[in-house]
Amino acid sequence: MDNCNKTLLIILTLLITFQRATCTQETCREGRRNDERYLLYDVNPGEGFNLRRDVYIRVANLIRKLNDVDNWVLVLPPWGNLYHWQNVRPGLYVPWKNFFDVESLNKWIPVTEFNDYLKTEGATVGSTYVLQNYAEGWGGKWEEKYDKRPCIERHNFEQRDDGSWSGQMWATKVKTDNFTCLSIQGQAATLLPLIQRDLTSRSVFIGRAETILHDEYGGKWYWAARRSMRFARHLREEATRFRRDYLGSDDKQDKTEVKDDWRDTKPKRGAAVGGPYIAVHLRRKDFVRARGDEVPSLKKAAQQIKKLLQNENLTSVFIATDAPVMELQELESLLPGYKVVHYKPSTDFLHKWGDGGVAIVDQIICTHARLFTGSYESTFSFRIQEEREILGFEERRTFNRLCGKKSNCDQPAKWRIIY
Ligand code: GFB
Repeated sequence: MDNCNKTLLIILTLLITFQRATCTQETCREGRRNDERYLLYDVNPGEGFNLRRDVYIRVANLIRKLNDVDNWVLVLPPWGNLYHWQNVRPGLYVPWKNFFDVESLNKWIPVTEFNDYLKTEGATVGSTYVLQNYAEGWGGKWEEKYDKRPCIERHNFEQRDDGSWSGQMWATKVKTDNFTCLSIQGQAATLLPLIQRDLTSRSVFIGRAETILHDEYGGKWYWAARRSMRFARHLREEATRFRRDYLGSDDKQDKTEVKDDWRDTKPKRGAAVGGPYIAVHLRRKDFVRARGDEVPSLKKAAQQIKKLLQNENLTSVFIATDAPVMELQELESLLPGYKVVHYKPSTDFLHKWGDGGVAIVDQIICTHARLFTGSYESTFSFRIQEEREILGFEERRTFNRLCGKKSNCDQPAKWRIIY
C-alpha cells in the first residue's frame, strides 16, 4: 500500500470511529450498517415483569458475546398482557421507552424497539427457535447441549403453503422462513454456535428465552447489563416528587445522587444514607396462597415493621404492595402512631404509564429508603435489592425480608455488586 492509500485508510477509520462515538441512539440506528443482524426474543407469557427484566440480562450478554465477531442488535420485546397488570387493555403493547432509559441500555449493547425493527425490516424474521426443555428431563447428568426436537408445547406458528411459517409476535403477524423447536440445557452462551452458524438469516427470534440460564449470575457482566437498565426519566421524576412531598427525602440529603451515565456511577459501599423512612415490599395476592408459610399475616407483618422502625429510630414506613385496599387499611390500623405511606398514582399517570409504571415508582421509592425489607423469593423485591446495591447502601439495610410463620427465618442471599 502506498503512502497516499495509507493516509486515506487512516482518515476513513478515524471517520467511522468518530461517527460511532458521537451518534445518539436515533442517529446510530439511522446510520445502520448493512451487516447489522437482529436478535428478537420473548418470554413465557405467564412470567411477571421482574423475571422478564432478568431474562433481558441473559440475552443482553449473549449479544455482547455475539458482537465479538458480528454486529448484532437486540430487539426489545414490547410489554403487555402481563398476568398481574389489571389496568392494561388486552392486546395493547408498549415500548421499553415507557419504562426504561433506552439510551442507557444502548451504552451496553445495541438495542432497538420492536416498532423500529418493523419499520426497517418489515414483519419478517429469518429463523425462529422456540426453546424448550428435553422431554425426557435432564437425566441426572448436566451437560450443555441443544437439539432440534418435536415441539412439546403448543405454539402460535403455522406453516404456510410456500413452506414458510407465520406467527403472532406481540400484536403483529410475522413471517419466518425457518421454524424449529429446540430442546436446550444450558446458558445463554450455549446458543452461540447455533446463532453464529445460521448465516442465512439476518434476523433470529428466540421464543421462551427464559429457558436459558445466565452465563455468570451475579458476576461483572451481569452487573454491567443490570446497571444499564436505568428507569425512564418520567418515572424517576414521579418518584422524586413523591419522596420529597410525602417522605422528606431527596438525593442530596440522602446521599443517593448518581452520575448521568451509569458507567461513571460507582459509589463506595455505605455511602448511601437513604431517606428518613423504612420501606417494605409486602407481596400478597397469589403469594398468600402459593407461599403461605413464608408470607406473614398482616398482624405479624405489622409487628415486624414496628420493630424495624424502633431499631432505626424512625416513624415513617413506606409500603409497596399488590394487596387489596382493605388489607392495606388493616395494616395501617395495626400501626397506630406511625406514619404509613403508600403511593397512589393520579388517574392521568395510571392512564399514561399503566400498572408497570406504578410498580416501578414503588420500586424506586423503596430503593431510596434508609432500610428495606422485602418478601420471600419475590423478583420484585430482588430487583429493589439490586437497585440499592447500585446506589451503595450498607448490606444490612438491604438484604432483609419479612418472616412468615417462622420468626427468625433465613434472610435473602446477599448478591453484592461487582464492577
Ligand atoms: O414482578 P413480578 O414478577 O414479581 O410479579 P414476583 C408481580 C407483579 O405484581 C409486579 C405487581 O410486576 C406488579 O405488577 N406487584 C407486586 C406490585 N408487588 C407490587 C407492589 O409492591 N407494588 C405494585 N405497584 N405492584 C412472581 C410472578 O411475582 O411470582 C409469577 O410474576 C409467579 O407469575 C411467581 O407467580 C411465583 O416475583 O413477586
